[in-house]
Amino acid sequence: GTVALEETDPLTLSAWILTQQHKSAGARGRLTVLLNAIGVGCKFVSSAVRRAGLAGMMGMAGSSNVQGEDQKKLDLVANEVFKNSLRRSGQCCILITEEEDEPIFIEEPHRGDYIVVFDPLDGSSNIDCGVSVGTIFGIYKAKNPGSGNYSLEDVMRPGTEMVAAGYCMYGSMSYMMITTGKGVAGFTLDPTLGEFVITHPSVQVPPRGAIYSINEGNAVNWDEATKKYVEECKAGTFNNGKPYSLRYVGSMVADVHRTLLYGGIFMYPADKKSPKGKLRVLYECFPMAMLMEQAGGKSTTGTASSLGMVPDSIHARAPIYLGSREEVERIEQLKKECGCA
Ligand code: P6P
Repeated sequence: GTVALEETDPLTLSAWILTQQHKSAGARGRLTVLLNAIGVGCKFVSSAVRRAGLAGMMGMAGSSNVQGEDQKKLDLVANEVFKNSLRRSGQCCILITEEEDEPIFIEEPHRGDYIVVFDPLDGSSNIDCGVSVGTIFGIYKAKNPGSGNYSLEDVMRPGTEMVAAGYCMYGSMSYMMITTGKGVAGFTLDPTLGEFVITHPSVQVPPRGAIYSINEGNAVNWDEATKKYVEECKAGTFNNGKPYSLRYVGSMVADVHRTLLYGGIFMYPADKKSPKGKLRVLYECFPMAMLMEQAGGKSTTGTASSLGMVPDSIHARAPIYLGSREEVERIEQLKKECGCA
């Protein structure tokens, strides 16, 4: 999408969020306040990421997170920015972040009725070499809004109960894709305005796409269904014999963003090395699965809908195959035929 320079009615993220609120009868604007707080966090991180190379913000922070992954300085900055912006919004009761072992319970007077799960800077292992990274988030509404009692029962829920999800990719420009359950809209940050302006009013992922995205370095560990599916991609079995292209950035937000816009399939299977897969259910699989399905695509663990899972811990992992509907349905069919888990 493009925004003409003589545009006189730029639909900003804030204005778009309001249109979504008006579509929800009885909405009191609290999700609107929350989504805007997330937008502010994304603008701040976008600026920090772009200045990182100049501001000595590259490199390691000298600590590691719950995943045992070395934390980058920018990981920690992004995490603090979102925690503060979300707390200040006054709309959250629980925060779950990839960068912290434990849930964060928000106390009065800042407490609200939403749970936000987020990965403040996904793909940050790539950041020192300039590859796109991103923020991923998902939002649940507390089971007993206004009750004042919130617990992990408000978090350990299927992805189908999320009320909103999205990501912001810090790439050649900063792109934000967001859904509140009524389709997917895409925005581009106009740095001269400091506003996300709509560039993709209604994202529809193509039903089939000749691009497959997987870490071929793990091929020896794949199950039979994944091996067979990748062979079909290479043979162009469903593409008149024309082989698919392989595109793998190694940054989930970048690989999913391309899949949303161009079609195809992104895969992070479980394998012998990662028996539960690598990507985390709450703040990677669920938000990306919700976006993909809201855009007409599909997301599966291989044998069940991604969004139907119930995580057994806040940092639980799961296998994921997501993208164009027909591609995902093919891998599901192969999983059934080979009886793979
Ligand atoms: P691999 C980045 O570290 C990340 O969490 C995702 O953004 C990305 O899709 C995946 O891991 C890449 O993992 O094992 O292929 O390097």
